[in-house]
Amino acid sequence: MPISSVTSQWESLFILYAIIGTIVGAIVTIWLITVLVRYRARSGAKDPDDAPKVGFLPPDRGTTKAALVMTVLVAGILFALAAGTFETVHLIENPPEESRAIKVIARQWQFEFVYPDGTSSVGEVTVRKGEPVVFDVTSEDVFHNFGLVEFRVRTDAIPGKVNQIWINPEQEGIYKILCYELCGVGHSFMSAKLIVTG
Ligand SMILES: [Cu+2]
Repeated sequence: MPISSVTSQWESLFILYAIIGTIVGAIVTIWLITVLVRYRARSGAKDPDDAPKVGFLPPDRGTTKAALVMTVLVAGILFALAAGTFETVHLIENPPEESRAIKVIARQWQFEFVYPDGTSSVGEVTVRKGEPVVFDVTSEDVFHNFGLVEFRVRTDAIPGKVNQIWINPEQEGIYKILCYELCGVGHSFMSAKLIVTG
């Protein structure tokens, strides 16, 4: 069971990028080494017939087919990644209507949470498992960034502006909240706890 659908969506997109990046990187590296070895300078070796010569236009090399295949392949990969990214961003930016709204006020150097009933707490926030919750994040002084570490989501806390992130916690536990924007000498101690109860 994932800890939240927003999180698993984000993680599968990350894994997709990592897999494609690794495959492309491996192909390029292997090809580079192969070419380096195969065409290395050998004593007494002559230039190939179609090697570029000073003062002459080089002859045509490669084929239209190869260029076409590469173009379609690259366009296909970029299109798939772009589609996945738009889908994930859309999910992250659109909390479900029924989400419980908790206000987050960031200040040097703590996070305060205000629940829908008006009660508030500093340094920890309690949410219920299976209930989507949206955090309305703002700041009272400088720029901060409210990040739910294990949930892989975060948003800027900016004075005069409210940014939203949401999660639908699906596993009980205590999770880390950190400030991700250098906000003064107390920045590295600016943290809080997210408690998910059953
Ligand atoms: Cu901060």
